[in-house]
Amino acid sequence: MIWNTEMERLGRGEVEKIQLERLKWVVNRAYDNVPFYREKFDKIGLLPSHIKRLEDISLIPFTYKDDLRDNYPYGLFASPMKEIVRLHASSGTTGKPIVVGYTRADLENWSECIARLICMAGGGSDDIAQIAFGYGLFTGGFGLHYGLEKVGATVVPISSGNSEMQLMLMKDFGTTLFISTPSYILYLSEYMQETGLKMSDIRLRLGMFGGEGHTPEMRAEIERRWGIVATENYGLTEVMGPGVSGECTEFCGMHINEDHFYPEVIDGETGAPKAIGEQGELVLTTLTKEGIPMLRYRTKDITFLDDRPCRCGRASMRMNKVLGRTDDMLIIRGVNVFPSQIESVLMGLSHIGPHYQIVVSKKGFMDMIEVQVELADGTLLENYRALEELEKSVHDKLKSTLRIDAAVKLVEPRTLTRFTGKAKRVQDLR
Ligand code: DLL
Repeated sequence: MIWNTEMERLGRGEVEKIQLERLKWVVNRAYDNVPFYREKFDKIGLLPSHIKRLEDISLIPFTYKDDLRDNYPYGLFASPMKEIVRLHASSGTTGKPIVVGYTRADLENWSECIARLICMAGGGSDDIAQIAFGYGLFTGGFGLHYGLEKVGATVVPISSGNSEMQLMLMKDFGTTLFISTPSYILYLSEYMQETGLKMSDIRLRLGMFGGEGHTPEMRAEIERRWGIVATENYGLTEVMGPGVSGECTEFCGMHINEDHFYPEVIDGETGAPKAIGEQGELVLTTLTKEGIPMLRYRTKDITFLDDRPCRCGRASMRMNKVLGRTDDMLIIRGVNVFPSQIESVLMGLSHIGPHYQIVVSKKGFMDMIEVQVELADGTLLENYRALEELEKSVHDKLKSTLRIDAAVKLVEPRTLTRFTGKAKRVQDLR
């Protein structure tokens, strides 16, 4: 089902007309109400009235995560606090979090965007939806919540963690739709084996996963373990939270809510625009946000756009799966490696489980990388020769795909850290 047929099926010309109108609106709003934007415009002699066509967006300077940090907490808000009805925040690894504020209209648009994603994924009013994203400053829990209510699903706002309770409710409440990070649902399948609960005890049919990437191989593993359809969705706190884009059941990229977000893909180094289909860094401009408009926000997420028609009937631009973040990319002895590439290799191999850790260090001037992988079960533990062979085959596969020599360390089942939220798979000790 298409939630908003009018907007989601708009032809390119019609979408672009709406986008241009809204772009002018948001640029004016930012310029008039946010000194940060006004100063940046004034510095280069740019006026909101210079934005006459969509392409003129390239005249606008980029906005970065640090701009949010530097203007902590409310410096980028375009609405008076009286009109802000909700705050969310995202904590970085260091220092102050970034803070975003929503007006009532922003919250309405947010649930509209989520409602579309739910219908795209094949969810709806018949679903019992268990939200295992954290409720709190993180946008995951509350973000999905209102859109699910909007489509009429029965929401189970259990929040993250407490795996025993997750499984108990999944069984007792008859959960049909599960919402979490991909790493958490994977962990939960393992936890389930310990509890003695059987797949036949539960009614789960659909998953909506986001907040972090997962490779097609990881998706296949989740679907195999749970016997569900696993869909993906994407978003980030700075521009809203979840709700930017999501997959339909044709599985050919994530449909962007283009009437709310204007996507560009650029060369991360030069800032030059990339053509549709070319890979680069995703830059998003919010087209309807009142509370905290974001003009050309550098997401650091690497993807490409796709405007080919989708069989689902939606006409919206799609973004491909995120390959990684520009700041996630590891440079190992001069070779660029994304953790997602390592995941792709590992997921396809037998005898090893889906959990892994990547440790990067330096020996003298030399970058060293170690990939720690769990054995799927204990059957090989006593067989030294088989372990050695397995280690070598993982090493060779990594080498042929990534062109780097990674040390492989096989570890006993269930010894690597598990994650209830976003997984942290890389330890960079350099
Ligand atoms: O993770 C918002 C969200 C919550 C999206 C729940 C979907 C579901 P942040 O904590 O600000 O917000 O993190 C945003 O997470 O820039 C990406 O790097 C990454 N990310 C989110 N979804 C995906 C995805 C939320 N489907 C950052 N694939 C983004 C890859 C993703 N990366």
